[in-house]
Amino acid sequence: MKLVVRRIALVATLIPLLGCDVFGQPPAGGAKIRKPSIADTVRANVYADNSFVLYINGELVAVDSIKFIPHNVVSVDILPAYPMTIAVMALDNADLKTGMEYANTNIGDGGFILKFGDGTVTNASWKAKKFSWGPIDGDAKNPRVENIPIPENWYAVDFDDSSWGYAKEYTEAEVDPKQPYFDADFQGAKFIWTDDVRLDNAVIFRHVVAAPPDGKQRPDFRNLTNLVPDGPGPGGKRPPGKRPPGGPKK
Ligand SMILES: [Ca+2]
Ligand SMILES: [Ca+2]
Repeated sequence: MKLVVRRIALVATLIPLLGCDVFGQPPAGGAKIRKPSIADTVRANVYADNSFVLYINGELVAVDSIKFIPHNVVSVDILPAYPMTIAVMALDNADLKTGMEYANTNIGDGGFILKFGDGTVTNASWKAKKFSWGPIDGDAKNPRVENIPIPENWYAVDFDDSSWGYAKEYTEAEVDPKQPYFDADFQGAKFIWTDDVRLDNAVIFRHVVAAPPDGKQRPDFRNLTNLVPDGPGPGGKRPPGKRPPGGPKK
């Protein structure tokens, strides 16, 4: 038994010296990794009624470009790295004091859906919590809202969401998405929100994707800034005959 303990201790000592770790991360210095190319990215399709901000692994990657209407799909290229922590703040358009819109004449409703090219989709396994809701009890005659302070690090990888509940799934008919939703690939994804899609106006979702859902192994480029990379991966070159405006590159 003592020998086993000693061996474990030895391995633990050697791991930092060898410059690698047991979790499959790239070595911390001197090791070769190629540059990522656009072929390493996956497309992220996101639709929010009405808007969202999206963080992946603690970094801001997308902001909805239209806060209210028309409803829009945001599509961006992302470079996935696993485990992948996704954090989304989704907002239903609402007056901050009444929870209503269109000059306090309409309660409105929310809805959020996301699909990544690696197969990541929204569903009821996502963590969810509401931070602003109203008009309380649906009382549109005397509308009031309730707010919970949003934690500063809500998007961080190590944020503790263990006390949060889970998202509730809504059907397409319930959310009633508008074009261009039907032109984008959301197959397999579910609309989510917190428990009340009408009254909950500011919600946060969090989800950890442990491994690529499509089973495709991908290099982890997160440590690239600390390494000297080899050449780029496939797909980085300009096609023959394609020149930027203004003539050949100097
Ligand atoms: Ca929007
Ligand atoms: Ca809405």
